[in-house]
Amino acid sequence: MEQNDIRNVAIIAHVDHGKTTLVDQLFKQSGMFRENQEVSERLMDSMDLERERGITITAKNGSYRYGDYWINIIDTPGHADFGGQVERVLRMADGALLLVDAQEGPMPQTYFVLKKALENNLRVVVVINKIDKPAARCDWVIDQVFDLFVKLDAPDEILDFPIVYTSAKNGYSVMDLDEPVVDGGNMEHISRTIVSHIPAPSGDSTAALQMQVGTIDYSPYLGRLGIGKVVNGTMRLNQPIAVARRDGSIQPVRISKIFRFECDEKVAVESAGVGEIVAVAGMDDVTVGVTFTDQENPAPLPLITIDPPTISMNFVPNDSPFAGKEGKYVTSRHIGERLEREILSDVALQYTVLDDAVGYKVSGRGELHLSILIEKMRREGYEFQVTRPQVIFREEDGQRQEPYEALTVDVDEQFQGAVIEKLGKLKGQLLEMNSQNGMVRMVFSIPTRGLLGYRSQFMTDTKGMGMMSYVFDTYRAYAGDIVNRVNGVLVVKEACTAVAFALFNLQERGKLFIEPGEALYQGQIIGECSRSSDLVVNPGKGKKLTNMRASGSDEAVILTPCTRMSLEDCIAYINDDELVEVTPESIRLRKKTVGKTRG
Ligand SMILES: Nc1nc2c(ncn2[C@@H]2O[C@H](COP(=O)(O)OP(=O)(O)OP(=O)(O)O)[C@@H](O)[C@H]2O)c(=O)[nH]1
Ligand SMILES: [Mg+2]
Repeated sequence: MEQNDIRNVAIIAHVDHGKTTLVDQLFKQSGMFRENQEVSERLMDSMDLERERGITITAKNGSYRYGDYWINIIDTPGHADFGGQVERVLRMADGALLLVDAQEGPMPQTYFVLKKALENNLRVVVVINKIDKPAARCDWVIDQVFDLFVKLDAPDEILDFPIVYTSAKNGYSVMDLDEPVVDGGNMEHISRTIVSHIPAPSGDSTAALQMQVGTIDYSPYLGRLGIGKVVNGTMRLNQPIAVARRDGSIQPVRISKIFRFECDEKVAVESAGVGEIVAVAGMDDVTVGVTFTDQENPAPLPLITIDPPTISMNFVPNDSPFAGKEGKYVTSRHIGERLEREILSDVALQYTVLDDAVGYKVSGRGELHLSILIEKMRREGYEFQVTRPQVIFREEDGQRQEPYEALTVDVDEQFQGAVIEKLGKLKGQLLEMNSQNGMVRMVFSIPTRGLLGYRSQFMTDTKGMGMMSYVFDTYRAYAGDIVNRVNGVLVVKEACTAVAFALFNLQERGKLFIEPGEALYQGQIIGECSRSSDLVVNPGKGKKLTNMRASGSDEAVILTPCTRMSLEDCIAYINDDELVEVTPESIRLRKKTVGKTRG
């Protein structure tokens, strides 16, 4: 592969602005798929959890041919919690496509990813996507994007960014909104602009080898693969080289396989030259950030630094009365080993052993970041309990500081009052507000603490129609006490099986999370109390049997459908004296002190 014919491009944007869909189209139109080949939608979202949720969780590499050029694409996640992924893959790129939704305009994560791209001195192509939306407002969006570049002090040559308008979903692009779309159109403008605007990788093919790992992939046959760009020199199969680890040590390794990407697939090659992005096998414990380099003249690349975690949770072994019944891996050692494996590929995650209890304190970039890990572990057979997320405080000049988020909400005008009031109570500060066609966009600065568990409240307050997103902004002075949950909970008095009749009566006391027939233990939480204090209840208490009543009449009771909370909801819901019990089969809420509950 000729160095000059390579382009390495990261696709960056706010969540859902259409990155993965755009990659689909670029691949499809490259002609690299076989005719009749079934290609699934959002091909790069290959993890189960990504497909289920419709979001990208980990950054991924792919590549397509455009004329004589090879365009290496890095698809990145847009959710703020996975911002660490974006930060570390930008090293592989020589330029970025900044996607912006033609209706929504720049959102919090647009700002974050653009900032990171500029810090990496990347050339940027702005892509206004979803121009097919009836509510698209491209001129406004471009003004906003321009302001964003200015706010971030972009140098002149970067301010002069090219703009391509696309409908990734429909597979067409135009350079000018008046340009007609002929025969359904195509994505040609994207590829052409990448080639003309983004530089070929620089680097010296005769220099000592340098390739830094930015992502880890896993192959069932080969084990862990390190993915990165060859910055200098040439990577050859079985050539004795060295690896410079994050701790500064340098050891010999031998690369047993080299893969280049073709669309979303890996193709084995003998060698890789400057600028190529490849996946390599041969080092079982390869981690993000290591540099493969020359044995004689080792030249490690500078470490990748990324923003620190802002939130932590404790992962502790399950000690509920149901412990060990559903999980395969249940001990503290199992949990520890799994966490150790995770941090090898996710550098935004950290963990430490708890000093006052058995278990680990796990820190990450947000509730979703941690809950995705919990969900992955649960599916692999792990059983454990987690505590309420805590923000990570900091001391600076004797002042206690906490993380703040930049929050953007879009709501119908009629809900604006309710949202401002709630966010005010959570110490949110309204910074900007503008309305257009009955919709209001408001920007707040708010302690991360205030947002824990707020999303479901927001959905209720806006009748499910509001949009909110936030991204870590900065550490500032502690904002004072915040009460996240005002309601108490319904706590089980003694072990029992839930009975419809009892639940029917309990419905008056609050909102139930369980159904009849579920086995329950003392101290388990089965619902939200309509008042602010907890209530100890007996959901197993059936109707007094009289000989007049046939058994089975219990089922005749009609219950309001219970509220089933997702793992994220549960995590966002609990208080400090409560836990979420997670097993491959169940997610339960409980009081920490099972067995000490008073009736
Ligand atoms: N109307 C319209 N919808 C689009 C377009 N491009 C993408 N979408 C839709 O937008 C949604 C999100 O698309 P994705 O490609 O998953 O967005 P993403 O940026 O990869 O999202 P994350 O990776 O989770 O940040 C999907 O429902 C797409 O079908 C477009 O051009 N027009
Ligand atoms: Mg995506």
